Amino acid sequence: NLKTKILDSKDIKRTLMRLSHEIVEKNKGVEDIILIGIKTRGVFIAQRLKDNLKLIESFDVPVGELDVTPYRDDNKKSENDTSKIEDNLNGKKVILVDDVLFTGRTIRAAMEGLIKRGRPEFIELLVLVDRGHREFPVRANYIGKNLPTSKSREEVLVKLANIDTDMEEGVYIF
Ligand code: 3GP
Ligand code: 5GP
Ligand code: MG
Repeated sequence: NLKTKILDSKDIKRTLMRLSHEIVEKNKGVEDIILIGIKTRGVFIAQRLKDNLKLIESFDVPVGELDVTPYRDDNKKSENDTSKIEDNLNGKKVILVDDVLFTGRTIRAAMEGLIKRGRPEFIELLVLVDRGHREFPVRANYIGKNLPTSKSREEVLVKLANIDTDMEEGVYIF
């Protein structure tokens, strides 16, 4: 049970600021962008990106919350959808936000949840950590940190000050 700190709180802040600049650069601004965080930690990351984009572009980018559990293909499936997403996504530039990208099944489920809500102009993916081991053809457009991991023997811990009180904010490998 050895925990190694990969990113501390300051590293996470810098990484999210870099990713915010990448979003602005790639989209030539933030018009028509909506950040959609995948519950739970993706939502807090999306909120921080929103705060950064406000500083960079002086523009309020909307943030939505997506619950993917009704759309999962495994035993973590649930019945009710607790998403909070403003009206519909027709013509929007959707940036999906999650903490860790692993097999890609969560993102597959997220896309099913999104297309029910309209036809976005496009969907992009931003993740704080990509730990590899894809089982679906998914890749992220914006990556905080590529973190090679053992598929079964290692786990990435993402601790955010907003919700985690058990450990200092950071990204750890466990
Ligand atoms: P999150 O909802 O805050 O992102 O997948 C459900 C939760 O369990 C996630 O929290 C995720 O961070 C956490 N988790 C930790 N390790 C793993 C893992 O190896 N696989 C999955 N699917 N989730 C993990
Ligand atoms: P995937 O569906 O790509 O296998 O897993 C992605 C989802 O599971 C993410 O929402 C993420 O929160 C969670 N997840 C998968 N592996 C890990 C991990 O090692 N650490 C953490 N913190 N979350 C993980
Ligand atoms: Mg997650």
